[in-house]
Amino acid sequence: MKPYRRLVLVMIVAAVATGCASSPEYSPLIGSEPEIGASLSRAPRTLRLYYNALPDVSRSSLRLTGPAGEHQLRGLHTMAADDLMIEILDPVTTGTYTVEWTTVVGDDPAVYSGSFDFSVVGN
Ligand SMILES: [Cu+2]
Repeated sequence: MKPYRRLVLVMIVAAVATGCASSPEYSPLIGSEPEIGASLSRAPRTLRLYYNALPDVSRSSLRLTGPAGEHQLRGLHTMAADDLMIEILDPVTTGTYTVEWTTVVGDDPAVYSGSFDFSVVGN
């Protein structure tokens, strides 16, 4: 094969592979605590996100934003149940919260990110 043709082939393969990995529908996130869209009567003290393969903690991050702005979070870890878990430091009051996450899971080299909301409605 001529070098030029090989380069074109490599570029096509790369484009297809990247296209699949960055598909807007695909997300490795399969669940969470609090649940996606949950309406809670008790304030959560931790966030736990479940993925379809074990996340690489060193290449992952979580962010929690609520009515009072961004919350301090501490101790990102995995319980080795294909999850990410972190402690919420600031008190969670009533209102709507957004969890933003970034992670790399299993043998998949792609970096995935997403976000979801839950709300705390009080008693
Ligand atoms: Cu834990």
